Amino acid sequence: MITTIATKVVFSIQSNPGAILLEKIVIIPTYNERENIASIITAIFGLPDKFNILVIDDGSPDGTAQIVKNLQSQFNNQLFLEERKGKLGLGTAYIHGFKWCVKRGYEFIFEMDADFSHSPSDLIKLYNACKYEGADVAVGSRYVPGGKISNWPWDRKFYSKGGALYTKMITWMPVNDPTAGFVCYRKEVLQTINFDEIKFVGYAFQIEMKFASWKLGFKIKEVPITFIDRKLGSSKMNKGILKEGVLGVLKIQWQSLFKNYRRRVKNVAEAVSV
Ligand SMILES: Nc1nc2c(ncn2[C@@H]2O[C@H](COP(=O)(O)OP(=O)(O)O)[C@@H](O)[C@H]2O)c(=O)[nH]1
Ligand SMILES: [Mg+2]
Repeated sequence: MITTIATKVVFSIQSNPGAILLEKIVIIPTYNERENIASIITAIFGLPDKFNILVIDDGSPDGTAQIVKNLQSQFNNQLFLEERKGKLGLGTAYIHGFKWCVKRGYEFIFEMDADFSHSPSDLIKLYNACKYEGADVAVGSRYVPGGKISNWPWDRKFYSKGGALYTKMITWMPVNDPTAGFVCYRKEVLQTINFDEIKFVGYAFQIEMKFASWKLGFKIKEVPITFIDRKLGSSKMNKGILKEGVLGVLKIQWQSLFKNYRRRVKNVAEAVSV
């Protein structure tokens, strides 16, 4: 019986070599990343493990989306693009991507920047943590032993480390790098979170995704990575994003203590739609 099923699966893959593999997908949000996007896509497809890629572009005026479209024929059924009309923010871009990936049945869904701050080969470390080491959420962390930051100016290091300590102090969440944007989620985590309740867009979004996963009982594991400052293009970080982070942390902890955060952030809907 089992042999028959296995034979059928092997046969259907062999007879349809263009079939989409639905195990791992990397979501890359982009806004004006024309200097980076082609090389990051090629680097990911060059890894020994197979990852599909979904780019969420917010109408980048520099033509990032067109570069992705030009690559799609070369990476048929592996490279996907969702285009939104304007710069709607990192948080909503990821939520759009999460729903897209869950709907199609991907098992491991990754977040990654386009600018090479996250090394493509570290995707495999995050995957291993979720697939083999019992994590539901694997976080590429700068602030665990073995983790590093390379080339960031002192003020960015200061805000990032300060933000991490502040978040830990207010929320008591056992995560040393809560603003990290290099993450692998098991599908079940994203199916369980009610995205209507996640309203932040910048670093606060990254913090809240981990906070919600933790409050819902999922296991978070931090994997040390070296974060490298971007060499090409420019950062989209701004003061508004920092302010949202400072107030956002207070807000989620307040809701958690007094407003039944856990119940609100738990998804009760049967299916997630895009
Ligand atoms: N789709 C989308 N992507 C964004 C937006 N803002 C930033 N990004 C992308 O998110 C990633 C992280 O942004 P980045 O500017 O590198 O932030 P930093 O690493 O904190 O300096 C990059 O791939 C950006 O292109 C946005 O509003 N929409
Ligand atoms: Mg960056």
